Amino acid sequence: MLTIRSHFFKHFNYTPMLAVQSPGRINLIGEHIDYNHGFVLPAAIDKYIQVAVGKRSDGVIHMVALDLGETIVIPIENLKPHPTQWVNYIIGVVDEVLEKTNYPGDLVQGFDICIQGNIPSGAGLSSSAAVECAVLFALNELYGLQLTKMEMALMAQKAEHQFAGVKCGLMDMFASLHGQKNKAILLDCASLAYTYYPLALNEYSIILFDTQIKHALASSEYNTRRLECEAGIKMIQEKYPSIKTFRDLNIEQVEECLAFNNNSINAKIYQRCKYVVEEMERVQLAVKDLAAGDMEAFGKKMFSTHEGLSKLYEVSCPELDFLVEAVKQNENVIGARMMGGGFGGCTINIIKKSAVDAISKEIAANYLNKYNKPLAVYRTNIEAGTHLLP
Ligand code: GAF
Repeated sequence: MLTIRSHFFKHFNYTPMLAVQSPGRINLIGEHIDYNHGFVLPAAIDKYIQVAVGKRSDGVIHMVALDLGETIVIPIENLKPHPTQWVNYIIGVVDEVLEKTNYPGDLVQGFDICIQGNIPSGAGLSSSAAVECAVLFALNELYGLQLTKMEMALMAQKAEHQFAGVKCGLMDMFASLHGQKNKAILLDCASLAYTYYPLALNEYSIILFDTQIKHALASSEYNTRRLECEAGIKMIQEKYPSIKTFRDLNIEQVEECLAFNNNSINAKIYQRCKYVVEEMERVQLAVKDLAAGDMEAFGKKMFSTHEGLSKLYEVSCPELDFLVEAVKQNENVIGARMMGGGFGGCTINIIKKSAVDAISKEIAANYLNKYNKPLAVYRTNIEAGTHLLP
């Protein structure tokens, strides 16, 4: 298999100036919590995007997506969202660099980029964030921008908002850039402070079951959830003006201000806020479990998170529910839940190593039988964040 550098040479006939690898992520707990100012617990994984880059002098960006066999060339001046989504992940961060850093250097002369990866797209493993972070990290090195990882994460998030149209939180970009081998990262999405936690899984493995479902609804419903949460906070502020975010809120206040409201829109807002407050509480307890090495207690909370995401937040789908239900009673599976934005993608499972093969085989057969679709199974290792390739 050719390296990303060799691919670049083949396409552009010169040696790339540098190459970067940026990983996808898992999230152990704290789902749909990043944009609600809570804590999340992601980790970078051994699936990644690689880019190789070189400078041009004619003011265009020449992009080659190797896995898709597509090439797009566009002028770097006056960048606008593009009809081809993968292009937006690249030009979105370029636009951020040009606009937000008032960059006066030779980036405006354009660049060549080759991109490839092994993160399944639409699986909820943040392939788009990995592309954005890989490109931004590469530009940062290439043009000596001196951006910190956190600045890059925030810029990649804005690129996703403005060019890809998803009003995502910070978790995916943050995790891709900041990941460390065998460590989960507790990120406070309000203060942006973070702490690394060693993931001592011992006799357990993290296994992802990919429904291979990608619902068209995912990005519009995601944006709707965000609006519903904002609406909930506004309604609570009518009674408690000092409450600014979910961090200031407790479940009694949610019940007092939002429950018993039969209007169907408000009933949804109540459900969303109840989930967020409960999940925030769960994350705090789960981190204590992790610190105490009590993975069984941690795993139980993952099941509760799934219940909340499915019934209250309503971002699951029948296939995800089926996969969680299928392992719930299995004594070798200590935790499972849907992961990421939802409406498809993967479940994350913590499974006893000795039972992984048998369980995966059984679940895949049942899934195929029920949905006439193959299940993809990924064994996941926790790896380093975005870095230069030798
Ligand atoms: C997606 C978003 F991009 C993240 O910011 C996060 O909100 C996640 O869904 C749900 O936790 O991956």
